[in-house]
Amino acid sequence: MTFQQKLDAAIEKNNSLLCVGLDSDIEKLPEKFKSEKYPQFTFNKWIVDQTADLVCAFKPNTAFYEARGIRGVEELKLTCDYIRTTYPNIPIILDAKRGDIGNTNRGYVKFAFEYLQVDAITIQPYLGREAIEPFLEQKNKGIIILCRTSNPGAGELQDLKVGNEPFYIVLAKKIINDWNKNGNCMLVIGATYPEELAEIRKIAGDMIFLVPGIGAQGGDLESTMKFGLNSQKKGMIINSSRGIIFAENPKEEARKLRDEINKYEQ
Ligand code: OMP
Repeated sequence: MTFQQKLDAAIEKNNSLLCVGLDSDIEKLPEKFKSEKYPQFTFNKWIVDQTADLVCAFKPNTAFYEARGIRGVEELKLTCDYIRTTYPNIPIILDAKRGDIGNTNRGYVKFAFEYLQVDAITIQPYLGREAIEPFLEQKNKGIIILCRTSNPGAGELQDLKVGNEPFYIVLAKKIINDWNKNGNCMLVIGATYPEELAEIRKIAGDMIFLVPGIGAQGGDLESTMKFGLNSQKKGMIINSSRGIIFAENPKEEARKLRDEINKYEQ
């Protein structure tokens, strides 16, 4: 089964385009989890159990685990194993933003797809297609490439003109027309840039976008839905991390956002 098939099935089953980001910063965990033997894993298990019927994917960001060295990586592994065995229908996106020369990328591929056994990974495209080939050749995995990121300074490089077009458009076209030979490429487009989202949707057909920036970063859901949906009224994985996992009631918060997304989907 491909990532896209698994994702489509989860979207259908849970009637959801919501992805919950497991950005489980140890400093921000509720006190009761901090004294656990595995604080990040125990917290993640609690979040996952509450939201697994409300999401189309989970997205652990590896930074929050790597920050703790070997203990954090162990908890990331426990988290991925738990989701995979307890909720095998929910895909896991490893948010790692990897990308190096080809030979080195093989190490990242092994970590994500053999050790953690996740379904998809985020990568950055700066080194070009030849370098990211070890990711692109993973036919059954989702390869989600940064295109127009959500951060305030995204335009510093991404808006630079190449000929008449901003770089993010040149990149989007390359990925769509050139890099996606295995049909496994997807794009990251921040919810904080609705106009760019609209522009990229116009050239991307029904390609899936990972859309972070709703919640803590203040992205506007209404315009995201207006400009980002594809011809199937889907085509987006809408991520919220801090806004859900550190809410007073994560389940209610996830339900609220899932339902709000669905309201605009009509
Ligand atoms: P919240 O702002 O807490 O919802 O978290 C957003 C998550 O999405 C973090 O894990 C970010 O690293 C990630 N992200 C962005 O915020 N902006 C981007 O442009 C790309 C990503 C990503 O690749 O997921």
